[in-house]
Amino acid sequence: MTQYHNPRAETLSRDELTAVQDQRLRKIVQHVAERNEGFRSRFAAAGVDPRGFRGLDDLAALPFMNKDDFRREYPLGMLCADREDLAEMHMSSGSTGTPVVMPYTANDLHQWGECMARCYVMAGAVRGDVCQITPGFGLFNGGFGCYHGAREAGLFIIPCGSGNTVRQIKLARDFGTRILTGVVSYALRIMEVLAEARETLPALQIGIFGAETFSDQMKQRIYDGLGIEVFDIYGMTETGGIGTLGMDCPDHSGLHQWEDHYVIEIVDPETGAPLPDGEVGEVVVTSLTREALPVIRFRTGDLSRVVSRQPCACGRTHLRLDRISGRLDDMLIISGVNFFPAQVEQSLLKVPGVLPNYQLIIEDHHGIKRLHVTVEAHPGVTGYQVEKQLKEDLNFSPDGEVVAPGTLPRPEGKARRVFYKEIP
Ligand code: DLL
Repeated sequence: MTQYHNPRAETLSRDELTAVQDQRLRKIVQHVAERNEGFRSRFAAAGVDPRGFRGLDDLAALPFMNKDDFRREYPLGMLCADREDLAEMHMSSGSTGTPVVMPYTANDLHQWGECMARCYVMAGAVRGDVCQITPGFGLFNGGFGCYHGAREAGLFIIPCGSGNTVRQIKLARDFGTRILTGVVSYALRIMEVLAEARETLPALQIGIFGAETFSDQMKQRIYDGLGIEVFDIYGMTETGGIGTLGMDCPDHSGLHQWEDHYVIEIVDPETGAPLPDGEVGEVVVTSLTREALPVIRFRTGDLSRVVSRQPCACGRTHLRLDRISGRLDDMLIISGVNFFPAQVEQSLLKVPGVLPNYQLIIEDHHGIKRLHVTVEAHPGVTGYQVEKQLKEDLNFSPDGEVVAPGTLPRPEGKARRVFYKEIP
């Protein structure tokens, strides 16, 4: 039987969802315009009058936001709440190092907990389940988001945070962890340490992983390695953190987006024009219910497509996005071919014996770029096999190098897989 954390909200009809979004969108546009001069002036520049704003029909008239807005307004220039109402903040530094800050009121923390609790229950969590949280507790939103949601869902929390994998495994065994949450690459680390110790975790049944592109091959490897059901959870600092946007359900037919809290658009990354369902484009998010810093048409830089707006086999009605296929700023161009690191991962993992630890080194020789792929593999796998598979899938010929298991660094947070090297 399907379980819901919030049965009414998760099964609203399409008409009801549209009505909720329409009403909340009008309200949030007025809220940000009333509370923040920056929003007011950007609306004015785009010719939008918040008092005359009609809701979803006028959505496309609203100006976009992006990460640069957050950076320019660091630390709290975009705040839409009173300072004394702030309760917590999180921050991501991203690849450029300039921080993106997300402040929360108590209501925002409750909203986060609600979205995240829906994810836990959607994965099959029930009250009292042991939930081990492995993303870091700190400025990164991963640890605390898992925590706020697990409190809301009534779970027994083991707040490990990142690292110390041997201790993580000991705690999971001693306390009978049923649900493990983490960054995708950390699931791999746990699998590896378990395999070295020739141990299994029989009580473990549910893995909730995200924060990095997550190919189907990688999901399969984690499923095979840990023998658990694997869920792909989505969210980001700017929308309020892990789980705010949603996750896939046990039907695994796309990531349900919590549409009563967020409006999701897919737009053409070049023109910003909305794309029809099914076409891949940039995910744009408007948060409908956050107080301290709502985002209005935030360009995430993530690529995906709407899989379906029809009710799902699980009973939920919220639209499903395909797994995130990459970030626009991660796109690589080599020998005239555009591709994403996730495609290389997908290709590598097709080769039997190849392990999911790899690095992509872009070698730049006076402007001529070559891709060098280093990947760990069991004995017997050759560089030629790897090169052959990559050539077949990517339509160009990277260099392939196979190294022994355990050679490449083991990240505790998000893995960095792409490196640049100037060749004199
Ligand atoms: O990574 C939130 C999170 C933590 C999600 C733990 C899941 C698990 P940020 O550090 O702000 O927040 O990074 C957000 O990470 O724009 C995507 O590019 C990427 N990302 C997040 N979840 C997924 C996913 C967290 N399930 C950025 N699949 C986003 C692919 C993801 N990419």
